[in-house]
Amino acid sequence: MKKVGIVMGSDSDLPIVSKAINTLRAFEVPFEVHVYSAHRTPAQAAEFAQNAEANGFGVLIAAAGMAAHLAGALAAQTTLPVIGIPCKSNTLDGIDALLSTVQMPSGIPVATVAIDGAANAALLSIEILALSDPALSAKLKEKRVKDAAAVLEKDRAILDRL
Ligand code: RP5
Repeated sequence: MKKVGIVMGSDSDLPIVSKAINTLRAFEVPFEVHVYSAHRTPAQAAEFAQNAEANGFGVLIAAAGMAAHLAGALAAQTTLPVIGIPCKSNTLDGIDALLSTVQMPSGIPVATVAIDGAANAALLSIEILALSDPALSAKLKEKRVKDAAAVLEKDRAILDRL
């Protein structure tokens, strides 16, 4: 199976990124995690993205806060799909990172999830890999059924209580 490459702009993003890691582990999808910054280590970030396809990655996830150019910087260097996680920092409630991640110029797409939406980023990366992996696709479908059952259980509980 191809790997998911997770890149975060700082190790301070790890509490958010850990939700993506947990999701990938639950699906037994191989991944590799790096700290590369679009601004502080631009050469290493670019090199990683340039070589990602040859190194066995099928999709990249980029998590960054503030002026969050990491996802776009990686996307500029590869035709692999890149998923951006805008991370909330101490100011502006993550709107800064959301706009920096989502507002890509035409030709270089970044699939942007919600602010701090790391679990969805992982699920989207799994959906991309599942396009060529029927077993993985079946696992995704099982999860949808379980998730729906959990919501219906909550519905019954609310009905009983109120
Ligand atoms: C971004 O700046 C990082 O992705 C992080 O979210 C934010 C703050 O980084 P640190 O100052 O904590 O290293 O580049």
